[in-house]
Amino acid sequence: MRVYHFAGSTTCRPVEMFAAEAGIALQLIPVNLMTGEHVGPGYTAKNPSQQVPTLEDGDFVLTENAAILRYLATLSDSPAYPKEPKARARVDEQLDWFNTGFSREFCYGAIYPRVMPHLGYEDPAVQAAVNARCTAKGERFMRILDQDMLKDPGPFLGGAEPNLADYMGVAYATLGEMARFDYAPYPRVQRWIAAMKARPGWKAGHGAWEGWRDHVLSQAAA
Ligand SMILES: N[C@@H](CCC(=O)N[C@@H](CS)C(=O)NCC(=O)O)C(=O)O
Repeated sequence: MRVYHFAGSTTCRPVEMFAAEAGIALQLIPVNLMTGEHVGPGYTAKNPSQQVPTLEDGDFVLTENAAILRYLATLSDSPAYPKEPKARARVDEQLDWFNTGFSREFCYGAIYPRVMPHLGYEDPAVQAAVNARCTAKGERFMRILDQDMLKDPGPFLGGAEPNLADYMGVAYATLGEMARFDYAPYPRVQRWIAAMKARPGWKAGHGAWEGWRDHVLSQAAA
C-alpha cells in the first residue's frame, strides 16, 4: 500500500501513526509541497485537490485523511473505529469536528499563517484581523476539547484506548507547538497529548514533524 505524503504534514501524520500501530506497512512516497510537486500534472492526476495524503491500494486511489483512516481501520479490523453504530457515529462526529471547525479556525486561521506566512492573506491588516478572530475561535475549540470532549477518566477521546479521532486530532492540536501556543489553560488537552506522545506509533507518525517544529522554533528564537 502506497501513501503519497509530505514529511511532517498535519494531515499525513495521523495516517502514518495509525498505520504503524495497526501493523499496516505503508510505502511512503514523498511529494514536495515546497517545490510545487503537488500541483504538477502527475500528482494532480491522482489527487485533483493537489493535497496530501493520497493512498493507493492497487488501482484503488483514496484521498482525504479521514477517509484513509477509516479505510485502514476497516481493513485491519481495528477497535479504533468501532462497529457498534452509536460508538461509530461518535467517532465520526469527533472526526468531523476536528476536520471542519477545529482545523479551519485553529490550524488554518490561527497557527499556519504564523509558521508559514505564505498561507496567510497578503494584506497585513486583513491577516491581523483574521488571526485575531481565528485565535479567539481556536481557543474556544480548545476549551471545548478540554472541558467537553476529553472528559475524565480519559485520557483519550475514546476513553482508555484511542479512536481514529484521537489520531487525527492530536496532529491538529499539536500544530500549536510550532507557534508556541500556550496549552497551560487546557490540562486535559495536555494530558491527552502526553498520552498520545507516549504511544508506540508516535515517532513513526510525528518524528519528522518534531524535527521541523524544533527547527522552526530555533529559527524564531534566533
Ligand atoms: N481535506 C484534506 C486536506 C489535506 C491538506 O490540507 N493537506 C495539506 C498538507 S497538511 C496540503 O497538501 N497542502 C498543499 C496545498 O493545499 O497546496 C485531508 O484531510 O486530507
